[in-house]
Amino acid sequence: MPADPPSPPPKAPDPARVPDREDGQGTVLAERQEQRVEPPKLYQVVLLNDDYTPMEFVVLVLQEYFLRDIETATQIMLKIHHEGRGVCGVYSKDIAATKVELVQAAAQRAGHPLQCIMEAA
Ligand code: TYC
Repeated sequence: MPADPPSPPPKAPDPARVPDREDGQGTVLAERQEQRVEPPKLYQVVLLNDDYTPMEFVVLVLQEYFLRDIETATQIMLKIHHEGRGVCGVYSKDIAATKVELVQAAAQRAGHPLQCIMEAA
């Protein structure tokens, strides 16, 4: 006797689909709920000015951790020096937090009081 044909694999429930609803007149209404995925929030990493950190160190930080070329790094450093603060880059939350930690660790190792913070963009 031939074997029964294989039955189709059980279907996983579709998360966008709410259970069918009966409208009281024998009609089954199938509804679909929209699924929205919000884009990730962005954070800017900001360096603060101080009177002691050497300009060259800030330029190196901007090159090494924010991948700026030397001209852009110098411009950002001078903006911070004159205006008190400057945005180094804009990232997702985890990346911004890691950059802040790396910069703070580098400043501490070098004995400079450079401050690096992150804030919602
Ligand atoms: N103001 C510092 C100086 O004159 C330079 C400096 C620039 C320090 C930017 C911090 O985030 C900074 N040596």
